[in-house]
Amino acid sequence: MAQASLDPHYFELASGHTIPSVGLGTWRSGSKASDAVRTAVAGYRHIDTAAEYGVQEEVGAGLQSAMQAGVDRMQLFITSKLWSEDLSPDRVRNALKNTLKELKLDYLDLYLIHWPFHLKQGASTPPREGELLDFDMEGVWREMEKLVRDKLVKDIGVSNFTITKLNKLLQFAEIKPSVCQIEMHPGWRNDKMLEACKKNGIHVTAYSPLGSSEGDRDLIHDPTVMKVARKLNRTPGQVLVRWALQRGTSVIPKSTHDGRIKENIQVFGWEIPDEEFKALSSIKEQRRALDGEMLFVNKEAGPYKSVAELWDNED
Ligand code: NDP
Ligand code: 1BO
Repeated sequence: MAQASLDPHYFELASGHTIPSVGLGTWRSGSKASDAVRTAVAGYRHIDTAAEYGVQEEVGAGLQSAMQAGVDRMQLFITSKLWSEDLSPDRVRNALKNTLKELKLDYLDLYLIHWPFHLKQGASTPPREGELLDFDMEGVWREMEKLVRDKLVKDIGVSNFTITKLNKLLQFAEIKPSVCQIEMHPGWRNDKMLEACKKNGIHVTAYSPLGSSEGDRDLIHDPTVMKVARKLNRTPGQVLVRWALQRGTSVIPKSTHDGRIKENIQVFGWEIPDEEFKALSSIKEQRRALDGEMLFVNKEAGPYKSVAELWDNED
């Protein structure tokens, strides 16, 4: 059963491994990713990246510097993700090997299915007719399980799954997903998904915890968040990261600015009191920053003709 560990810097996974509570996000970090990783490893132990972010070589360079400076690989927790164009059983292992090569690592701590939608190689954004293919979930998962058995990855998991898709996966998984990475912040609490994961012993990592640079969900300037931050004498970023921790999720804020990277991890040794936690958890406007429409919806040809269909009409 996934649970909070006694050390607040880590959560325990059902596999018996631990995941650091706060990690550095790297989506849209571009050429600044190496420096961001170098800054981060002074306090962070978890780096979240993905083949699709196009920054794995930069992340790898940052990790190499850190390790040359004395950080032990065993102390680091590196997550990457299998992109949708590689979402077929015959492509999984090569995709992982390419990721390891770019990161200059010989294993990952966590490998996730990035999105549960299979894109044809070279598909457009948004996909044209015929560019979304069938997703053989069981075949892909079997290959992910083999990566664990071959010690190329320590844990496997999913991202952007719905309860429907999670239940389907759990029916055949021999190795259960340790982690589900999903959008979560006070402006998109996603309570039902959090509950479903907890019930199944799956740890949740909250992505876009600050509301993301994507979309228009700027939580840093949300009046409730700002009010709580003023009251607690913390920054809005710290309040948002701390809120995620108090929900029992690990959390991966992204920044390429040294000051913010350091600020976002000053979230231990203090708490958001009940009243303020409830206020943050009651923000009325609940809406995703990243709904997947641009990536996977084709309104005319489908197979997903709307955002609601992507999320199995669960919202
Ligand atoms: P975040 O919610 O982490 O927000 C990042 C934005 O906030 C950037 O514009 C950043 O700017 C800014 N920022 C960071 N810290 C502060 C601060 N203290 N005060 C004010 N602004 C701040 O967004 P992301 O969408 O990047 O999510 C985080 C990570 O989660 C991603 O980088 C990625 O690793 C992962 N993710 C995973 C997804 C998935 O499909 N599995 C989807 C989306 C994200 P700046 O860099 O200039 O500081
Ligand atoms: C392009 C993928 C969305 C961020 O994980």
